[in-house]
Amino acid sequence: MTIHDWSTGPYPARVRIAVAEKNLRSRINFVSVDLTKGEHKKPEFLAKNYSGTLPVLELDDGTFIAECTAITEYLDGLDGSPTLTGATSREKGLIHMMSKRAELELLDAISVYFHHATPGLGPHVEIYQNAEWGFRQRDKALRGMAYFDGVLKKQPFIAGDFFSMADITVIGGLIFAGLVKLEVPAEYEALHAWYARMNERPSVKNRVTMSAPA
Ligand code: GTS
Repeated sequence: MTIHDWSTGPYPARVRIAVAEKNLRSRINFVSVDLTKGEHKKPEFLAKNYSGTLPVLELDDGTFIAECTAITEYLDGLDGSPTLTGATSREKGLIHMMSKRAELELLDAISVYFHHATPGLGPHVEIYQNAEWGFRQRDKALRGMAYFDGVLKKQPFIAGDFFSMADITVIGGLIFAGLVKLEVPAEYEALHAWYARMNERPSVKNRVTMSAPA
């Protein structure tokens, strides 16, 4: 399988973490698409993913699967023993809800802030910017941090008692927050403690270097 990828990107990080958690590294070929050159908006890439975003998983039969959650579901189910997206209906429902919430309230909000209220990927890629919208989304992300801090005061992981795709999505959010220098307020102690624990996982720690030649 091939993953069309950008090694340091917060969204590609989500799929890289899933690949490592599922021990699938040896089955994946990473191909870099240069976001700073706008390669993801060129017709050749849009033919792979209409949305013009990374990552994209390309199967050996030529099928393209975009969207981090969809890719994670595919990878998680390959061995018939899903650990990241839930085994029971209850687990699946909770993980899906919390992952979606992490996108809406944190990761995607920071992405909008980055693309609209900062130079983003540069003038040749950011052809329309609305700074006011970007700053609103930054403030939404800060509220999202408060929400997830509250969640983690009550349970060890984002969707309950075990590590899941929902944790990976919040990790993506905090990676993006770090890149845009949006600090997690110190008072969100549970969120800080959880993130320190997450950064000890080899899948998270080694996410950028995992594609380097051996
Ligand atoms: N909903 C998509 C998903 O979950 O896969 C969003 C993907 C996304 O926004 N990816 C970023 C992208 O392609 C990659 S990165 O910024 O994390 O590296 N951004 C480029 C753009 O122009 O939006």
